[in-house]
Amino acid sequence: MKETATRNKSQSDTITAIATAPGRGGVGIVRVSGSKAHEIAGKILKKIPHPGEYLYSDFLRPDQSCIDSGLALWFENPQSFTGEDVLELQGHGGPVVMGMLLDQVLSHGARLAKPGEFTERAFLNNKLDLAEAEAVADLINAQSQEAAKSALKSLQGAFSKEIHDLVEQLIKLRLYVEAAIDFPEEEIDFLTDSHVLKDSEKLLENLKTLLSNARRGELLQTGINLVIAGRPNAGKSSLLNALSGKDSAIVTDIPGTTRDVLKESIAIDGVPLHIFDTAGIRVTENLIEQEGVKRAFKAISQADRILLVIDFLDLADIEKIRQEILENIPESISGSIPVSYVINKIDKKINQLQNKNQVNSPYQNLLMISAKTGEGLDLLKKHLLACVGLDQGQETLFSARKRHLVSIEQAMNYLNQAISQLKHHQAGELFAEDCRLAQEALNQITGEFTSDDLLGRIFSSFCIGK
Ligand SMILES: Nc1nc2c(ncn2[C@@H]2O[C@H](COP(=O)(O)OP(=O)(O)OP(=O)(O)O)[C@@H](O)[C@H]2O)c(=O)[nH]1
Ligand SMILES: [Mg+2]
Repeated sequence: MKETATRNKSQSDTITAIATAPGRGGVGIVRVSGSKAHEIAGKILKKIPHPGEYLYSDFLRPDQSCIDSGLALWFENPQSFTGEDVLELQGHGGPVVMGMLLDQVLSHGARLAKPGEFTERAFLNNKLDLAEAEAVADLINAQSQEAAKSALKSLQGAFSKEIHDLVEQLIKLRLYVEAAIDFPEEEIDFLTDSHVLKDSEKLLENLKTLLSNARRGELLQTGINLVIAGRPNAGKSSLLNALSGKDSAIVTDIPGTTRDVLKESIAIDGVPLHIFDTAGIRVTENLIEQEGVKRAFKAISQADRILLVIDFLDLADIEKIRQEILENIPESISGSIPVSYVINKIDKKINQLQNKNQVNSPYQNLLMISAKTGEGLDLLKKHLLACVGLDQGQETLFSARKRHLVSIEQAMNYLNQAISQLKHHQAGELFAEDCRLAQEALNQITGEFTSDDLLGRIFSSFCIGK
């Protein structure tokens, strides 16, 4: 089951790239992978290191003039990252010297690697499965410590192991039912034997848990898009500034100050949040403000969560404000985006009412803050983490991506269907077939059944040299 049609392609050409980030640094690395790596090493180095070892060496041109000197590392297939012969030349990390070294390698018959091609070869040579390969990119791109930690766990196989365990359970179920169908003389009656149904239902529960863990893993990588919306002057830009701890947005007491959509990214407990400030929503004759309102609605309709900011003094109008804003986004998404009601300027309330605790509101997710004094901001942050299930200090088990979530959901749908075939129609063949489809959906995650098209899309999003 572990082998795939897409893997084990022979990669005859030799690829190379600068593996370190562009710019100047103490060390720069040129990496070479493929069948010509040994020959190239022989041309550039006076002596090739033993496999898995390094040598301090000059890096030479064909006329024996020296480009640079540094460490040469030699890895013989299959004991390398890509599973092919790999040469690493660690020189001084300047763009010119790295460029000259790269040109030399290219002149000896290597070609420039495409983005992610080293990792793609590692996948094709069974060094990594697809989820692990994706975790390489996620680790490199991690925007917070939590994101990095979870990507490392995926890279070390934590996510793939869960997938393999579930696939094994699916195979067991399938085999049991298929055997019963194929060998009726064995008298295995899976219809009266309730363990098939029980095991399937247990498996569905496990998939549900996996989905919720994967969701958290995905959120840690990509972050959550929070769009601040509200009437003019409600204090939206003040909230953006308060949350980001920066003076990013212009704040004035003139309604209609903000026109463009402004973005700030922050991390709360390691979870990346992308916060968007928008123009205040109102009917206006001003053409520039009209464009701002249009952009605000566009941002709102793309939000993962809306923070509807309401001036404390407008609290009585909360329903009207909700309608003005939320009922003007496209109907198809209006109900599906969760909303937090953020009542701002409660410092005014203290002055005006002298009664801080009295708020009667039928709205869930209602928070009282003052962007000016900072009161309530900690609770708001906690609330935002709680909304995505990341508030209990739970450790994230692995990183994941949207495509993984889709595959798990597909597997759950097939398994649900399988259970229903068994429960309502006593249809063993259909049960087995749906289990097979669920298994295929899960295998997409680790790359056991994956189209070349998908592989192309995944690896092209990597950086060059990885
Ligand atoms: N007292 C008090 N004033 C606030 C608070 N938050 C914002 N303000 C004031 O309210 C006014 C409007 O603030 P902004 O942050 O510009 O409001 P906005 O919602 O971004 O306004 P537009 O960009 O025009 O839509 C400014 O004078 C702020 O100083 C608060 O918590 N308490
Ligand atoms: Mg503003």
